[in-house]
Amino acid sequence: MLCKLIGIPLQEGASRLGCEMGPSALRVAGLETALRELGHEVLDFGNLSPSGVVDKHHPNRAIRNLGTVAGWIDAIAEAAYSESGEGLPIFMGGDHALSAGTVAGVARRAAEEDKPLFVLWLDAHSDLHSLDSTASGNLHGVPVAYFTGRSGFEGYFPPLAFPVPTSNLCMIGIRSVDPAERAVLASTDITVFDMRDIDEHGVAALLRRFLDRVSAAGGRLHVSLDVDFLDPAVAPAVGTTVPGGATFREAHLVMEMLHDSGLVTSLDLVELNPFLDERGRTATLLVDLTASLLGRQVLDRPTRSF
Ligand code: HAR
Ligand code: MN
Ligand code: MN
Ligand code: MN
Repeated sequence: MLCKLIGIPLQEGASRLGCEMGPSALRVAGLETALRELGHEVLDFGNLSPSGVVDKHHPNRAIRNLGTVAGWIDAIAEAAYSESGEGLPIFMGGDHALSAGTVAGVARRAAEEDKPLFVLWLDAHSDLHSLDSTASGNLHGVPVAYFTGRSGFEGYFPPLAFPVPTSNLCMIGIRSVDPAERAVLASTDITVFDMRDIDEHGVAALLRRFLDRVSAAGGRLHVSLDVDFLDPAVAPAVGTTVPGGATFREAHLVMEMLHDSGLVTSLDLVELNPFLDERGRTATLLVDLTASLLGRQVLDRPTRSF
């Protein structure tokens, strides 16, 4: 497999500075070597930079860095489209606002290939705010609303040609949802599994159900992994820690199952804030999780299909 590493040092969508160091930390932690050791070809494209910043003002005065983030999304969507034609693009963030661009770009690719796009959202948060409903004003809280085509982004974020149907979106790990987001989740057909679902059923059963659907539809699958999907005890390097997250093994199991499925066509690694890390352990964990997604396993076992 050709793995394409694309750095996105975007930090303006988060309230705490530091995500701009995420791509560097993933490189230092040995992402390229880990993938090469698994027999993959790896190309590091370096870091993207944003399109020209146009100052934008929104009636919601809480919103921060709107023009800057919009400029990033434009550049990211273009790169995600161009690099998703072959190989596996791995988008090294950068805060989660970047997924507005990566998903928009791979959605354009999927449409061109006449395939449905599915998105697996691994996160403590649903990131479903509109520009009107966000109270924090932090734009890493809005990408899902944007790429599913919810209203209110017109004139602020780049025009979205290929919204992802809500029925193709599966969230796992959710445990921090604001009231406005809760209302959206209740009124749409987004598949959302919160931590209680993981506790009750185990993450494997939840994921297998979704992968079966992706496989039956012959879809592309974009995976968006937010560091705060994981419990802060194992992944402290994130600005928005929420207790009660996925364990080390639950996260690896998700990645191992994704590998076995053979369905993943693009990956985001987001919200890593190396300034908050402890001797690189979170960056190292992200590298190891990516290695699991790309076939690292303890014992050889036959590939199963789901
Ligand atoms: N819902 C909260 C807000 O909108 C927190 C959003 C935090 N998002 C991320 N990515 N860290 O998931 O401010
Ligand atoms: Mn997120
Ligand atoms: Mn999050
Ligand atoms: Mn939120």
